[in-house]
Amino acid sequence: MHIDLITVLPNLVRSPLDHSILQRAQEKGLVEIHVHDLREWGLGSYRQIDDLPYGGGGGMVLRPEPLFAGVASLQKDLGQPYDEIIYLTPDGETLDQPLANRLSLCKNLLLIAGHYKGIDQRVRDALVTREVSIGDYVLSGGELPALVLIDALVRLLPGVLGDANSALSDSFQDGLLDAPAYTRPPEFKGMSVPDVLTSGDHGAILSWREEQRTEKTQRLRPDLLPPEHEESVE
Ligand code: 6GU
Repeated sequence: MHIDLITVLPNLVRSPLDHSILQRAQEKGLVEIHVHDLREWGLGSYRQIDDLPYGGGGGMVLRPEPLFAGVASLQKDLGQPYDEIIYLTPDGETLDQPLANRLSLCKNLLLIAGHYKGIDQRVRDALVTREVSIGDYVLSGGELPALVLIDALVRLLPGVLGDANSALSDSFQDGLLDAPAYTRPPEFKGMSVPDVLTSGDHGAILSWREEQRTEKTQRLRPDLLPPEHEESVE
């Protein structure tokens, strides 16, 4: 997968991309992530990228010219159309696991992280193919959401996670939360690991985990369960 990210704060996003799973995925050549400073395409000697909103109101709006120039330049370097040009915005479709799964099948993505009061609407109308939000709350920019989206996609790419089953057994991946996890020691501050997990009985462990997942989902996120699992409310 090839991901380009346009941002006004390139240094804000670099460190998370250089650690842990995202770092390893890039080192293994499973994903290429390129961070681009919007100012590279800024206007004039001050490399202007934003301006006051027409009609007044607070905040600054990212001007269309740098974004149009940036997208055109990256598109040209890529040599083929992007599968999606995604603008991160609280107005967008809320990211969930099915959307992450679908986007993880893309070969080339361009992400635009807005800032200030957002970007000129003409960029959204003419260039953006999809708008994504990471939840119903407001953040100060699209950088953290872009990182969230990248992490959610990259961990799904074949070969990124060590254990091939790991991504499939995640909470949400099949609509249920994950089972509780335990490691050593078997007894800690009077709390013990459930016997079944140390029994060596793989069948029993599997059914225990399934039970735990259903029980936990019922208790914490009943909205995730299909109708036949819902408690009767008569
Ligand atoms: Cl994508 N951007 C901003 N600024 N705030 C958000 C968001 C995105 N998703 C949730 N809140």
